[in-house]
Amino acid sequence: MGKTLAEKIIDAHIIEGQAEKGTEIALRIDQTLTQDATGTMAYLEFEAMGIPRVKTERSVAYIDHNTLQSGFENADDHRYIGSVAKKHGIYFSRPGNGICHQVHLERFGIPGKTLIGSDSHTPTCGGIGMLAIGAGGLDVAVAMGGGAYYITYPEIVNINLTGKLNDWVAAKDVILEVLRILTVKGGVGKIIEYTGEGVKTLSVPERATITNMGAELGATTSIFPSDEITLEFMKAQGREKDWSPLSADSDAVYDKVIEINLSNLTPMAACPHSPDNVKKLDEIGKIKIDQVCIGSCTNSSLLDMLKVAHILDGKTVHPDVSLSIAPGSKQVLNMISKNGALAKMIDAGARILESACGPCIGMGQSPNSGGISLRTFNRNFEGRSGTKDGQIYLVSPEIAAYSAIKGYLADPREIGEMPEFALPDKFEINDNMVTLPECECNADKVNILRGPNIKSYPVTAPLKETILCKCSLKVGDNITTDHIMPAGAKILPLRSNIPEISKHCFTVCDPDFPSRAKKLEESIIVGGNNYGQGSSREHAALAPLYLGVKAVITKSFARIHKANLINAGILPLTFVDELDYDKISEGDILSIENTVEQIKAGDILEVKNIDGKYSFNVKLEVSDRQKAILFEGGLLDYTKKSLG
Ligand code: MIC
Ligand code: SF4
Repeated sequence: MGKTLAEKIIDAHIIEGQAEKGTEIALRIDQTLTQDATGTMAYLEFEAMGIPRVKTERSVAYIDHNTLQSGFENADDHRYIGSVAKKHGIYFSRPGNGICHQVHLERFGIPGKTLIGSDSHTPTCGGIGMLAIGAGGLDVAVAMGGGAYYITYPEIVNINLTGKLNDWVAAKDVILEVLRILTVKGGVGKIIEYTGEGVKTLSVPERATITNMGAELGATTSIFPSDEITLEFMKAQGREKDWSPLSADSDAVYDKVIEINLSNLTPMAACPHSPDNVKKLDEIGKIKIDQVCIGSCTNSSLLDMLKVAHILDGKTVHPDVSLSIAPGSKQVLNMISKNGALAKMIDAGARILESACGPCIGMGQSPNSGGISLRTFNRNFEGRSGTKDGQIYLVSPEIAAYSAIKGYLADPREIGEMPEFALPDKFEINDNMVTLPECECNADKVNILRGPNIKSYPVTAPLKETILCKCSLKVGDNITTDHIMPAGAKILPLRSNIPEISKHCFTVCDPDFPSRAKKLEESIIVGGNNYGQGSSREHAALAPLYLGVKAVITKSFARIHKANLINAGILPLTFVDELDYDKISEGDILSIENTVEQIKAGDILEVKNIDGKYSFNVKLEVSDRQKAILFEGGLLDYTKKSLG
């Protein structure tokens, strides 16, 4: 039986476990990436492991998220990360060089290699046939130290593409269609693999838009084959030596096949407040808009910028609209500045932002009250823009630029025939904003520069024999990590200070939660389906850990967040009978007795609701390794112990 592409890369990197779907396997990791909002914590964890030099083929530390320096905190973090990188053998992409995923695709990604990154959109590099997976910071720290990365051997879903996109229909519309079909939880435990004749019609940046936003499906990753088009891209980046051809065997067997005919797609938008709330433009109508933001790791490539500049050429942004554009990398910004595309944007009235995440993570450009904002980003969770009642629609750059001129949500097909937008034979290559690490022989001379806002990892303790505490919070379905640990310009500078950032934990749902949980000292959170979807931020587990949360009981978990809870030593439990969710109220006293024995004996644990005077069963679906991590009180303690 032939193999899928994902299976081939997994099998070439598997170092523990069997190629058996649903079981835990360990992967050798070739490359890692971090960004600054998760990076400080990841490097504190790396330092705590006491390993002098990273053991990967390439590790890169990016500064792209916390670039707004409205106090000393972010600048201190940048300096800290830069010094750790220098000392420990990590490439350092300085602020201004661009968004981690865009730059990694351009300069570092290699087909067939494995990459884990402390950011959920790491699968972007699946666009060049890399097995690229988002993970918690601690998992990335372990991988930098030479440790394996553990995943559940995923099901492989094939999306077979046929046909060709019509003029002004974009890669964004492809992934929105996939989200419409599979929903934000349809990818959990799965790898999405793209094949078919339609693949040949998509350039690398278009493929990368699709794999990037595969994160919104909850998928482990998404991947395209590495073919002639990949070779052209790698050549133009001066990296053809890193290219190799990779594809699935013709008789590969997939767990599920979805057919999408690119020729049938039309422009779409994900409506507030979920990336899977997808509708065709004509279903939504010509709604009046207040703001347009173009950029983010999903849609900030040179190709995207060229299309935007073409649409804006000779026009003026509508008087009622604010248009901001953040090109994804220094390479993109430099090229559009030289070829005149940037001048067209400036002429039209666009507000040009630095090459960074910016508005995507609420770092500025929050819309006006109740404002309607079209964004080429990947997430439109409530409040993420920084304006609680902001109405965010996720769209292609083509829709965004055309609507910015019109003043309402407009269909770019009205423009008429689309010219051909080709990628250059040679990208502008200048890696001067990537600082190389100090050679190993001089590493001990490099001082680590710590700012006063950088606090250590929260205190952990081995799993308690009896957990007896109140339910401090009950929430519903699809709780995102933006609910659990909000981001935005005010809170992000606290990423390296868990005691302070914890004061914002779950405040989107309940402003009193942090003080209540702290007062209780120990507590349990109850949630619905797909709890923890969205980002990889381990702060969504570390803040609850700091606030004394011992277990989270839900109907189901998102993949990265579940791993982060385990890494933090918090029990991720699921209801055996979902009806028990309805019976629990906030404030109920719950007890789990003989935890260690119960966990050693199997997957089912008994929980007593002391107030309700009844018992119910929950499931702990983890591997034996993860049980051992939970017994130790988290991955850091477990790793320190196993390193002796
Ligand atoms: C996001 O898009 O939510 C982020 C900010 O990039 C996160 C990482 C973080 O919270 O720092 C992600 O996607 O993992
Ligand atoms: Fe940055 Fe937004 Fe991409 Fe996250 S999704 S890495 S915040 S651009």
